[in-house]
Amino acid sequence: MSYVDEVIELVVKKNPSEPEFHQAVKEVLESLRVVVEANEEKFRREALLERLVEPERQFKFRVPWVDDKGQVQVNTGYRVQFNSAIGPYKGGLRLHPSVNLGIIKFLGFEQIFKNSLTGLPIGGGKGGSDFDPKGKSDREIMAFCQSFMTELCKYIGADTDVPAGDIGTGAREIGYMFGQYKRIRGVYEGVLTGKGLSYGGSLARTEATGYGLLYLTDEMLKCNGHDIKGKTVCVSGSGNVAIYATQKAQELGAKVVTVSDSTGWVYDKDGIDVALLKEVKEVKRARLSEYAAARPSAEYHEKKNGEHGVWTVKCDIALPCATQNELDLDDAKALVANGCIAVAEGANMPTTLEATEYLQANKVLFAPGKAANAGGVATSALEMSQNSERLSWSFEEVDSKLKNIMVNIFHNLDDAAKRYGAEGNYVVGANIAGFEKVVDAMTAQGIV
Ligand code: NDP
Ligand code: 2IT
Repeated sequence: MSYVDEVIELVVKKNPSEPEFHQAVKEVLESLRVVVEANEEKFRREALLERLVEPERQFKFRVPWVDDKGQVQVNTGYRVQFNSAIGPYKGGLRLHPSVNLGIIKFLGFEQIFKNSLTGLPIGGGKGGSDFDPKGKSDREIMAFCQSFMTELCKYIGADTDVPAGDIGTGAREIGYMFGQYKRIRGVYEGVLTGKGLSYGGSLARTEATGYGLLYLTDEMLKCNGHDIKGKTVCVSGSGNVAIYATQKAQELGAKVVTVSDSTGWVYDKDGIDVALLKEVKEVKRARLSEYAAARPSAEYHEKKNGEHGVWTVKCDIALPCATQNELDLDDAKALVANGCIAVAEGANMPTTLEATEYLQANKVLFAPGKAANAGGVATSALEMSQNSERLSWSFEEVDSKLKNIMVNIFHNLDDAAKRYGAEGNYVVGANIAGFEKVVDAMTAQGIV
């Protein structure tokens, strides 16, 4: 059996009931096959792949907090410190009822290669909790965040592990967590990114993932003879990534006609009104039905079981920006049948393995999340730089660095794919380009 197949089998055996982690490992290792085969003897002797798929450290902890009725609630907190070969662990905190160890491990594993692709010195980590922020009062959110950080603060620090936002964790939650860290540890340091501008945050971090997604998509289209101008785009999700992806797509001359949340989706034939979307989602924290109620050109569709939502709408470009495995084989077939030319992942692993293969087989340009959504963490690393030098840069300065990083990432993937005879396969390109730097650093640092 090949080394890659042995390690995939080992991961499935050693980590039962973690299907998302298996999926992420399979996707990466399958596309590294050619690199691994070229170095098989050395990699095997050094157990390189076994070390790569085993987190350096993982924490699982109790998070008790008191709700508004005086009832004590108990959630589970996680932080997985996956790989520190190229820098301090870096990655977001997800707050969603679906969170479990396997989900945090898949996200942490992806983060290793994503962070490597940014070209900045950050290792891979991820954390979160099964806490559901929906419907909670501001005081309940603060109580949860303080309790979560009371434990997490033992394991993180500006030079060791720097968490940030992800699903359910935005500026408000980062603020409460930062306050509690400072209070307990007694140090004012850049231990979290995505901070508010008044206490060490970076301009353009809020916009960075969505903007970065469009910078990379634009470059991918250009290099393949297309122009984003005038294209119709379907976006899923309506959170941080989706909102700023929609905004930048429209600035670049495309028309975004859909957004979604966990209860339904909107089709807006005139193009999404970003100001209204921000009002509904960022200010009121309301459902998308409120967007449709305020906008005559929009139709609202309640999410029903088995219904495929936004991917049934005819578009040139699809940008999944909600969550993992939200675009399956049937969705991919519908997109191809409707003439879609490009899919770029704003979310982490939103496309199933079968759907990815189908899209690629049908010549749809496909930008994987670890490259396409790397703008968020790249800008987090720029926030870390600003915190270290105790300065803050202008919006334009950060945004132009972000744009350069995304354009470079695209060319790195493109080059890596070509070097290994897989021209145009950006999944292979991203995994190989991300892996090369991490392996080089791991090898140089010996058996650790
Ligand atoms: P937000 O919490 O701001 O928004 C998440 C959006 O996705 C919401 O519209 C939410 O709907 C929807 N969603 C979440 N879970 C589900 C689900 N299980 N089923 C259907 N819809 C769902 O998160 P972000 O925008 O920050 O994150 C979106 C994706 O982008 C995630 O995969 C995240 O890991 C990834 N990402 C985020 C980065 C960042 O900087 N924030 C950076 C790189 C990647 P509802 O409100 O109804 O739950
Ligand atoms: O998935 C991701 O890259 C993020 N949620 C952002 C992580 C970060 O540290 O900014």
